[in-house]
Amino acid sequence: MDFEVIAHDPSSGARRGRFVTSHSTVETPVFMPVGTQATVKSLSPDELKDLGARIILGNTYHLYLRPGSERVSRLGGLHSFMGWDGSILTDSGGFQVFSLARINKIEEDGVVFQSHIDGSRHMIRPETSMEIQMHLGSDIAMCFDECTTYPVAYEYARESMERTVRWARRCKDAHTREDQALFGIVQGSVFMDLREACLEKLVEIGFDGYALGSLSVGESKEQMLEVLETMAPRLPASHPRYLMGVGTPEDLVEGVRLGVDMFDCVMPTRNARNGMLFTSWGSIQIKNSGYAEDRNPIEPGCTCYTCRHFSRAYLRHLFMARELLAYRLNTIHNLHYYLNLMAGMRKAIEQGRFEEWRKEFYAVRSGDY
Ligand code: PRF
Ligand code: ZN
Repeated sequence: MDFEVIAHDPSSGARRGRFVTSHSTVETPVFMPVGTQATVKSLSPDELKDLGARIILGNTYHLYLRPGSERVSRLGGLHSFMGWDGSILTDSGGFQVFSLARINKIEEDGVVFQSHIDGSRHMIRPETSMEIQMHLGSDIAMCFDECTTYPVAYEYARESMERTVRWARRCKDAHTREDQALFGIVQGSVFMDLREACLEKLVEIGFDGYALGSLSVGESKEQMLEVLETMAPRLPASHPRYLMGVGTPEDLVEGVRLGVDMFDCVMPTRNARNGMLFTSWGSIQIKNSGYAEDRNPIEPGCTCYTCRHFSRAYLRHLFMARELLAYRLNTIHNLHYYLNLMAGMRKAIEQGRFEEWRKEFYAVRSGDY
């Protein structure tokens, strides 16, 4: 996969880059909306594209269980199946198996688990994960890893990280699709020596990009930042750096400052469906009675479809009545917020004024401007 860094911010680790997949050119830093079940919940591919999304995330675990990756393959692959012609990154199942399924056993060979849908027993091995992702035909596949919980004992974190490295080797050997990139995932919890050892071994194996896993899994903000500050700058500068499953707008800003290029998170989409909407001064709960007769859009000045056409009062009504349109309109606004935030950071880096941009971002949030 072609990746180039086109600008460095002079006063931080932030970088502006670009990678090209078989389906699209992706400008980085980038946020990838989550489309777990071959859909970004409530939106059509056209709407996603209009929002500026050029890459979305899909899930090996879900699509393997339903409708089955061989079926998706017979139907022409994930892009054609879901009608999305932009890029797709698929997560390996190495997180969903641990967060959703009932784990029966973690063995050297793979993970035995029971489906969260019907309780059926399955085993995913690194080779299985590669086969599934090759069937799905995503542009970027992820190595099968173990995402440790927090807190985790040092000894367990070490054993788990070492197994994840052995699995990464097996993933690389099993991965044969040339039109698909493969990223490695750095594990090791909050233990910096484990993180560094993991990274060193992954770089030895050699991947198209490097991700940080097991962050935002219950550790404090300070701990996450410490791992990021140490590790993000050490991920190979010549390859995309991906912070998995993160995060809040502040997390994205700090990640970018430290040199991260890619993010994904359910937050904008899931929170939209729960009535939590993002604005530049913080988030609001649309159900609050104070919005019952509020004629303002969610965020005055926001150029999204929702804010151009509807009042907080109407959105509150839709949400209270559990109308389907509430989920769609809220999702459009929140994804616009996230994608626009990334566009703002990309521009600031190009102009060499990321640190000023960042100060303003925080000043607006504290109401101190
Ligand atoms: N591993 C994988 N996917 C992930 C994570 C991980 O550690 C995380 C942790 N934040 C989110 N998604 N494979
Ligand atoms: Zn809006």
